[in-house]
Amino acid sequence: MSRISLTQYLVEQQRSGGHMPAQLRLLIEVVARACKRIAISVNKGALGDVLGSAVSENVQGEVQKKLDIIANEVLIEANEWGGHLAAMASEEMDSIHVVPNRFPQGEYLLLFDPLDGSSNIDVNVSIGTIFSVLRKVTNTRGVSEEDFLQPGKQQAAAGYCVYGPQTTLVLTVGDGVVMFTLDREMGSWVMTESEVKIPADTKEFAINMSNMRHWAPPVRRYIDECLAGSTGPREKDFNMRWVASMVADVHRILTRGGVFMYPWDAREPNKAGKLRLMYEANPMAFLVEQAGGGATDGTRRILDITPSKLHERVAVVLGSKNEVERVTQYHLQQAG
Ligand code: AHM
Ligand code: MG
Repeated sequence: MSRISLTQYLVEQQRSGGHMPAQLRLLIEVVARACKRIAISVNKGALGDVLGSAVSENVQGEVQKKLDIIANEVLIEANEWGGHLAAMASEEMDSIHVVPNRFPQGEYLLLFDPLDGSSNIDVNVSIGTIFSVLRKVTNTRGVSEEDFLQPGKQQAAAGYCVYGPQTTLVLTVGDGVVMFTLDREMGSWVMTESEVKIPADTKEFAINMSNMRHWAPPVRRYIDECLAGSTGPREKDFNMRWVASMVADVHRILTRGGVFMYPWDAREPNKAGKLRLMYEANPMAFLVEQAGGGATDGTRRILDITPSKLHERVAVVLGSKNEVERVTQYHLQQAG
């Protein structure tokens, strides 16, 4: 079976659909190359002195791991000189990183969670890099945080790389979802799934059950009904998975279906949720919708939300369409 590379896929997208400008193609290739470098660091583990915590905290007050910082630097260095970007924003940086004057400025904005699943780094469980691409829509000179505050439906591309038993890059440019596996001998990304589809129904949910007592009633109701199994209202038994790396949980859902939830909870009642809208929820929602699934914050489609700040948080329900609709219905019934 002949397989195509990431470069070939992007060139074909450019030729056929026309929604793949050269700058966007370059951008995706550079991000993919940076992920290869991050994968090398991840694989070295203790031998490369990349495990454990750094001394710093990020803007959300979380202690940064060494790999959080390494991955962030790799992505910045790889992307700032190519002429395809105007600025970058990262979960690990307080404010945006404007492309320095010594380099040409491009028309795209890149957002990333450089190392998602930080709590899994030291225990050798799958982690990843999540990225989202927007176009700078204003013609003004210079770039500011406001340029980034666009709803997720305006993303030009999104994806993630999961550093697991295999290193896999998952991508959408708005024309379905494709997966590439890193061929380590060749050093190239080889397409291994050309048309990812999430089944509409599932018997598998992913949520951190230890927070159960803090959930809102609609979430509690949904999970209670799943747990009641074949003798409950759903009349089927459910299975549960929780990796605690969103990349790994979403990867499973893109592979075999399921529903993923990180809802609002009463531990921090003033925060909409734990996950970040622009670095985690938006790119994952774009991928999941492109694969035929759904993604809401309980009541609203995630991709419709206009962010009011860079590090905004959001509740997340995503995956198999019928389950996401059910959870959303339960929330709307309560609100109404
Ligand atoms: P991170 O970006 O700091 O790693 O945090 C995000 C992660 C997600 O990958 C995962 O779904 C969630 O946090 C797990 O949270 P918890 O440890 O509360 O279960
Ligand atoms: Mg992170």
